[in-house]
Amino acid sequence: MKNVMILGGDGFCGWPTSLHMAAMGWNVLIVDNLSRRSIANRISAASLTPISSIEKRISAAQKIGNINFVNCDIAIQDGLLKETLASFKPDAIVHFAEQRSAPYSMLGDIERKYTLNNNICGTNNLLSSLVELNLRPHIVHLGTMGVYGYNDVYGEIPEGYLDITIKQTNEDATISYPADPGSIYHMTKCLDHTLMQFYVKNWQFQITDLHQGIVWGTDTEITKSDDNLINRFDYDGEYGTVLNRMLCQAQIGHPLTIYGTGGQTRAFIHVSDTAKCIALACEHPANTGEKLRVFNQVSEVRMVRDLANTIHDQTGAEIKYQENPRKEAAENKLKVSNQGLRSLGFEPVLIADGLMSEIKATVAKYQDRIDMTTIQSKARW
Ligand code: NAD
Ligand code: USQ
Repeated sequence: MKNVMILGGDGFCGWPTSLHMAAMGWNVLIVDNLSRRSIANRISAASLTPISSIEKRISAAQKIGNINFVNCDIAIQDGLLKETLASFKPDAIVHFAEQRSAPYSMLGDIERKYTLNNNICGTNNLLSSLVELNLRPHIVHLGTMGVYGYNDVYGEIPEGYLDITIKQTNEDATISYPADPGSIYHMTKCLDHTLMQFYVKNWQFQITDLHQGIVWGTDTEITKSDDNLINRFDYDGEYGTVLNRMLCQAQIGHPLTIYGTGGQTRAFIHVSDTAKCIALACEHPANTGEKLRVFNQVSEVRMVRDLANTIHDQTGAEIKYQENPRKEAAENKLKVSNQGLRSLGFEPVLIADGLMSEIKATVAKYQDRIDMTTIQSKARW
């Protein structure tokens, strides 16, 4: 049986992925400091779904497969992280353990510093500890589509690298795709990328960076099977992502909150596909000696306004265009390659595939837990 350590395995993507991999026969160790739960308390924005304590989660999950938990802050407790790596000896490590909200990272001084320190120190502590222990498990890191910026300046967005011709020498070359982050959070993913490139070059690490689009949905077949396995669902202005937010808003009769013109085009993936893609990447490790491998973990590209119109057509929900609280292009085109994961067998679930009604049912079930005061985003940049 192979060992996989899942950093951030208590989170929205990490929990269903941990369950999926345990069900596939991996021996799973979740390492998480439960900071997402603490932040939810601090900003008074609880998950819509009533998620169980980590203890109840783990004991229910042990009926699915081998799965255990260590409470560790990977950005601060590097000694504990190193001990855990030495004793568990992972074959693969999935690294989700970062502060992942762009609006939260732009709330103010404390959140800017926290997001950068947490995300960069966590990644460096992981890599540096592995150097010290002389361990080289395959690392699968969660990046974001936001590292590329969202545009078609260079045509379809390739997977991490861009083929160019150098004007001065007329030579062909392949370079890292130019980074163009739109928030402190997205910038940490660009910095992670450079950190990981250095460890690959200097210490022959095997790393896959998955540049993921916006994750929507909440449940997978496994999370639905037991109340203690239920996944989190964020609908608030800081952590809720656009499609989940709009589906929730439609269900509770709140106008759909479109920022600006709604001409922002973004990449999307359903949470059950997140779990499947991570497992595919773990089963097909990057080769030693290869440069940092990058896959775009996306299923499809959609414009915010089009999604809102679809929801309006289905539910009659009112659409409200509001001043965009973020600095971003009002309208953009986007085309993204996802050949890497497709070549490993990824067959994306699409937004049209009927899963939107599942979310509406979840919202209807827990509607009385909604706090209307958390819906508007407080971050401005
Ligand atoms: P999440 O906040 O729900 O989960 C992150 C988990 O990591 C939480 O359980 C948190 O407690 C833990 N964590 C954070 N810092 C930690 C630390 N220092 N030590 C130990 N644990 C720590 O976020 P998510 O939506 O599950 O996202 C997971 C990863 O996927 C993130 O890296 C995120 O950037 C990336 N991602 C998410 C999305 C999305 O739409 N949700 C899209 C693209 C990429
Ligand atoms: N938006 C609205 N209305 C809303 C919320 C968002 O119009 O109520 C717009 C935003 O202005 C933005 C787009 O929808 O143009 C996406 O916003 P989002 O909050 O859904 O997603 P984002 O902030 O980009 O971040 C999310 C995850 C992050 C991940 C990223 C992937 O929180 O962890 O990295 O999606 S990507 O967007 O592909 O970079």
